[in-house]
Amino acid sequence: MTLANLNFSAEVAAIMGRLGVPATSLAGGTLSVRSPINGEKIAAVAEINAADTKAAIDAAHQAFLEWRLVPAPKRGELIRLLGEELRAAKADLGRLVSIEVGKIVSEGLGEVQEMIDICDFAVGLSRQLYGLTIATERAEHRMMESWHPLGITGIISAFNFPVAVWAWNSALALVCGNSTIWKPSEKTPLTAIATQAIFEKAVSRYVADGGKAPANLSTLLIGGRDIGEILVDSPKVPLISATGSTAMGRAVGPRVATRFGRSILELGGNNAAIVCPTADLDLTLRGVAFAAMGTAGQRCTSLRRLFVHESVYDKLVPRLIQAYGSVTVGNPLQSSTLVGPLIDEGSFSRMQKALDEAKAAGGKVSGGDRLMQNEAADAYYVRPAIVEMPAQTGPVKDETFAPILYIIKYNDFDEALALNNDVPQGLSSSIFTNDLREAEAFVSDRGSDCGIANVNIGPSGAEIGGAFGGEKETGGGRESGSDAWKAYMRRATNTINYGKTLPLAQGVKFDV
Ligand code: UN1
Repeated sequence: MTLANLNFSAEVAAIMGRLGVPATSLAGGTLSVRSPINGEKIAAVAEINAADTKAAIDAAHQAFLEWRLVPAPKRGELIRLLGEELRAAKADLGRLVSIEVGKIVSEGLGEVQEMIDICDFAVGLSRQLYGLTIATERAEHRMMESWHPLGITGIISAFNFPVAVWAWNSALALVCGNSTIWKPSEKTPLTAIATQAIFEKAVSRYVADGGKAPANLSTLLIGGRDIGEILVDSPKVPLISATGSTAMGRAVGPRVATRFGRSILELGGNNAAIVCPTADLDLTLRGVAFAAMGTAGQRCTSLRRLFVHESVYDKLVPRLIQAYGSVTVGNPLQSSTLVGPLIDEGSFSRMQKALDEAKAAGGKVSGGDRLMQNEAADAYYVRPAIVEMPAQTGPVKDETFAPILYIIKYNDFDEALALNNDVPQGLSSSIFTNDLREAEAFVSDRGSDCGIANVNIGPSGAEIGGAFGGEKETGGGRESGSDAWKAYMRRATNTINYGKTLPLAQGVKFDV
């Protein structure tokens, strides 16, 4: 079947119907939704206005005031039910992710699995929001640290992980006792509407089982930048978790800081891998291929820069160029496809611009050309590109959200490490080596300066158990596993005197 014969509108309506979204939510609105697979307009959804956004913030604040009183393990029960509902909806929601974003089938399903995984994590976490007991210098005193719900968590998410990023934030925020408000990318409202419907199913079951869940615990705002700005500026939203470009973070971070709000920023990545003389080249080839071409290079963790030791360059690079030339690009719903479309025309133009700049800087380009234009004029498929660069110059230091892999030859390990770190972004990184010293140096204090540093796997495809995020222009935020939950709560230090005297700290005397 050619792209021109595909027709998704009816399938989208059927999926939405099964997930509990009425057909009226898919038509008649001002925000048109297209599938990047064939460019077809698949829905037109309604957008919220400023006055209703403000009212929604008030309502979510009210929900927070009630939800924080529910014991954390009971809050966890709601997330357990959400995990069950997501398991039941996995096939439908995964397919919708593929249709709306253009991910291949296993990546669409994988995204929903990531949501399920974080729900499981958050359920356990709901019994582990541990504080500390701290030794105090005063007799008959106890000092402790306790963690409390914070307030509304505002979530701003990007098109490329349209639902998993909501889940990382919401699952944690909700067990921590917060309510949430979500402003998804304007490119992906359908998966957001579907996710909200799945959440509401979990709430209905929770309430039917006797659980106390206030209305408006999770609010979805479909709208443009103006709606995001209201959220960012509202003093009723103590935490903004924003995922997107560095430009977006540069706008959001200072605005939130101006009102002394907190933000978790997950911004651009420009992730590298170093291939050392002892690397297992078969494994490296697969690791690099998935990290650089997977999701059509549209992950914030995608591999964009490859530093290859001169002794293995001629063994690896021709094989990579061959793999790039033969990888199946096309309809992501077909099981043989590994690379689906770019999200839209803007993304295609930015890719072409970066390739032109790379050529001007002395790069040798393989691939990068547009494919299947005759089948679907409004869909943007590209042959993933490899660019052999003489140095880390031109566009190499920028993040271009497309499948371009810049390759640079090196001969000294420390030089490769310096190149890894010599970009403004600091999200993810990896090294392929069987040399213990190189591997350990890479993950050491003098090694990669990124939030994620891997050995013998690529930089993308993190699992939810670790803290996810990066340094420098990536924004410094951490989401998902480990102790990332602490950013969603407020910390109190409590000192309790159970004696009959009042000794003061630091030996201060103040006897009245
Ligand atoms: C993103 O691209 O915004 O580590 C998130 C990964 C995925 C998440 C990527 N688990 O590649």
